[in-house]
Amino acid sequence: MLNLILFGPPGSGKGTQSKLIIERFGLRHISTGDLLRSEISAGTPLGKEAQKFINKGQLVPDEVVIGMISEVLDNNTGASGFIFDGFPRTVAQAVALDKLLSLKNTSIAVLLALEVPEEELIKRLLKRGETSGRSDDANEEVIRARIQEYRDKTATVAAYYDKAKKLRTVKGEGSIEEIFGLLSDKITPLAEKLI
Ligand code: B4P
Repeated sequence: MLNLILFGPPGSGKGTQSKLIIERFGLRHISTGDLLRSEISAGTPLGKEAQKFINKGQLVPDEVVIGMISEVLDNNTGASGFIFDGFPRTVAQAVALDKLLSLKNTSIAVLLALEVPEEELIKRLLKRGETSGRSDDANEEVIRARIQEYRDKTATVAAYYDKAKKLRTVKGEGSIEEIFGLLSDKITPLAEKLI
């Protein structure tokens, strides 16, 4: 299996690049943001709870997100690999993910970290907010709170994988195709090893 993490602050292009990566490399996409939004639109108790945090730009509690991931992994036993988008966002989530994967005799191959300056992130998210209908993209205060959450709780996840020599940084500014090219250069050798 080939398991990748696509990492970066809110608006760095994780969702955008994931779509291209799954097309080329045939991995199963797991986005905790998408999973949470579908719980919210279905009006489930989990969705109602998650919405309170998302509306304030805060992370949803670890146990909620880890439970969701565990279920998706169990429901996709035949996958050739996973791309984790927006997960893990805390070191506790990273430790839980390592455990879940080791139960399946597999592991994370690499964490690809997209680097984008803060002002560019805010510009992108405000622009998406004009059309996405996402409450968390609609105002700058919430966007800044999300970036602060990233600095306080998520940035350390990169250090966790760096210790295991699995961190690769990629410039996340430029055209979507250029950035996809840089990511593909890192993924292709790993995919070839598995053939
Ligand atoms: P997510 O859904 O993961 O959202 P995100 O980080 O805001 O977006 P992403 O990074 O994927 O967006 P993209 O850059 O592709 O999370 C939403 C919320 O859910 C979190 O704030 C949190 O509350 C909760 N949550 C999710 N996972 C969680 C977890 N594991 N633990 C706890 N809570 C969790 O797109 C942004 C915009 O930029 C788009 O409009 C795109 O078109 C544009 N763009 C992309 N690349 C570009 C480029 N190269 N140039 C110009 N624009 C570009």
